[in-house]
Order: sequence, then C-alpha cells, then structure tokens
Amino acid sequence: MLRAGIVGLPNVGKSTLFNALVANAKAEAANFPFCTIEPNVGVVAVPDERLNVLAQISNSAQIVPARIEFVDIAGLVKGASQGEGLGNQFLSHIREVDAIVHVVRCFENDDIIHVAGSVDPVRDIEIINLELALADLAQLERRIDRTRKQARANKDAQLELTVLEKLIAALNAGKSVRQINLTPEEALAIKPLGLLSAKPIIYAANVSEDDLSTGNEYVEQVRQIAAVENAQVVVVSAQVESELIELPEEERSEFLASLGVKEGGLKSLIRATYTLLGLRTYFTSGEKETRAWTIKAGTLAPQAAGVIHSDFERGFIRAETVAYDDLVAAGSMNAAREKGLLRSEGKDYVVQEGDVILFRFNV
Ligand SMILES: Nc1nc2c(ncn2[C@@H]2O[C@H](COP(=O)(O)OP(=O)(O)OP(=O)(O)O)[C@@H](O)[C@H]2O)c(=O)[nH]1
Ligand SMILES: [Mg+2]
Repeated sequence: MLRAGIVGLPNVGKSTLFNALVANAKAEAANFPFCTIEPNVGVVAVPDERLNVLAQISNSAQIVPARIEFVDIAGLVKGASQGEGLGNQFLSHIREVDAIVHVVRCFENDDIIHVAGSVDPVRDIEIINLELALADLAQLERRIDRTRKQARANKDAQLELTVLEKLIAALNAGKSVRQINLTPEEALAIKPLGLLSAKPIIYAANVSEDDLSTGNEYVEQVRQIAAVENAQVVVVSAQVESELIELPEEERSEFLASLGVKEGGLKSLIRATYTLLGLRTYFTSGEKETRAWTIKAGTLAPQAAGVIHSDFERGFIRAETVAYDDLVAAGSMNAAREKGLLRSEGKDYVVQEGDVILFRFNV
C-alpha cells in the first residue's frame, strides 16, 4: 500500500489533521474497512462518488474503496539534517514514504505557539525544504566518491555520476531534486537513493475556520511557491476537521454551511494525495460488492487483474471492460452490452481510469 507522510514544522497542526483523517475513516468503518497499524500510521479510504453510483447499478451488498496510508511524522526543526531535535530519526521516517503532505500554518492565533515566533509560510516552507535538501546533499556527497571510482570501469556508474554531479550542483543552488529535469534513465538511476526532496509534495494550507471559504494572504503565498515547484495546494482547517468529527452526521453540513463551504478540505486532500502518487482506479462491480482497485498509470490488463489475485493474472483470458461514464449512461451492464459499449480487451490493453472490468480467466 502506498504511504503519504505528514510533514511540517512543530505545532502547525499535523497531528490534529492526522487524527481527523483517522477518526473520519473510523467513523465510516461500517462500510469501509479500516485499521490502525501503529499509533502514527492510519489507513484511510479514498472518497469516490463513483462507488455509490456503481453499487446502485449493481445492487451491491458492499462497497470497498481504495485506500492509502498516512503517517504522522513528528515536527522538523531547523538543523534537523544535522541531527537537531531528533532530526535524523524523523528524516528517516520521511525516507520511507512515497509522497509528502507538507502542513503549513496559515492561521493566526496568539495562544498557539509558533516555533519561529510568527506566522510566515514562505519562511516555514523554506526551512523544511532546506532541511530535506541538506539531508539529500549529505547523502549524495557520501556516495559520490564511491561512484567516481566505479565509473572508471562501469557504464551504469558513469550515468549515475553524471546525475549525482547535476543534483549536487542544483541542491547547492537551493533547489529541490523534484524541481530538476531528469531523463527517465537518470530518474531510474537515483531512485534507489530515496531522496527526500525528490518526493512528490502537496502543501496543506492550515487556515482558521473564518478563512476556510475565502483563503487568506498566507494561502496565496503558499500558492505562489507551489506554482514554481509544480506542486498542489489544498486548503484545510485542521481545527474544523477535528470539530466536525465530534458532531453527529446530520449536523455536519449545517456547520460547514455556517462557514460558507460545502465540504471541509479533508476529502480533497485524500484525493489529491492519491492522484499525486500517480495512482489510477478501476472497478469491479456485482451483487456481492462494488470495489475500487488501485493501479499505477499504464498498467496492462493482466497485471491489473493480478492486483485482485495472482491466479487472475496467470490465467488471464480477457477483460470485459466498460468505461464508467458509458455504464452510467447505459444504466446497466446488460444495456451497455446491447449497445456495444462493453469491450472485450486482451493482454495488451492498458487499463484506463474508471474502467469497470469483469476478468475472464482459466484456473
Ligand atoms: N486555531 C487553530 N489551532 C490549531 C489548528 N490546528 C492545530 N491547532 C492547535 O495547534 C496545536 C498543535 O497542534 P498539533 O496537531 O499537535 O501540531 P503538530 O504539527 O502535530 O505538532 P508536533 O507533533 O509537535 O510537531 C494544538 O494545540 C492544536 O489544537 C488550527 O487549524 N487552528
Ligand atoms: Mg504531532
């Protein structure tokens, strides 16, 4: 399962957000399987309206959504890459995640201490990005001597050496690895290093309840940084989310409406993280259940079947496939078949986002 790490300065609302994510998943546990793996790791269902629609068409007894893991990582401080504030330990937690959700404080509140003494998202983002970049730099510098020796005799090492030199120069110039254009070969060569500043990132701008509908100048500052980095921004209020989960279901939309919004930011944060990870969803749908399955973009039909069961991949014959929109327009699987919208796809078919599939296979 893919993991996203919640990262940021101390006391910016990471755990509040994490707890809301987890409590929300727990609250929906009647429908959605949920588990806590460790106190700071939670499995969260990816909200997807299409599941309800499909379940209705198929009269399914159960809905099983896609899931991702969120990890609540302790706050990083300036100097973390030098071991400050248990820095190395926290940085190693970040090394294990596939994507980063960077929580940035965008709310004013004199009662909540800011480690740097004032609310300043630009400075805060720079502190975190710098620590990640410095940790990468230290790692690359430890590695380059060995690569230089190997490069005398080895083609692969020559490629790696070129990339390392390029990355070190860029990091020294204050960039993150994710901002550097690499060829697919170059990207592959450095993948095993698990560089922190290479991980895809979403900024979660944590605002006060009053600013949830409108945003504020801090959010704009975050947006400007994100635009340069090609990163996404989700506006969320950790405070509001933690209050929402305390409310009975029927009072939640009223509370949100009083803040001028339809939804809190939690759902969009989960969906954005899922998309950021380069994940795609296909569905199976029948009377027993309607279920979302997670694949990487570009996955072929047999491997997509393998996500359900290895037997499905080994004995793959064909994938009876209909696009979600086509199925909904037709109204039922039979109607879709009669209209010729149900396609029989073979082993070279690249599964598309939203495909509804029935796999045929030999056992
Ligand atoms: N007003 C306001 N307070 C918040 C918000 N989010 C978090 N807080 C408060 O800020 C304090 C710190 O929140 P945490 O969620 O523990 O922060 P953290 O980022 O996990 O902190 P560390 O784990 O120490 O790095 C708590 O007192 C929260 O109640 C928010 O959106 N608005
Ligand atoms: Mg915390």
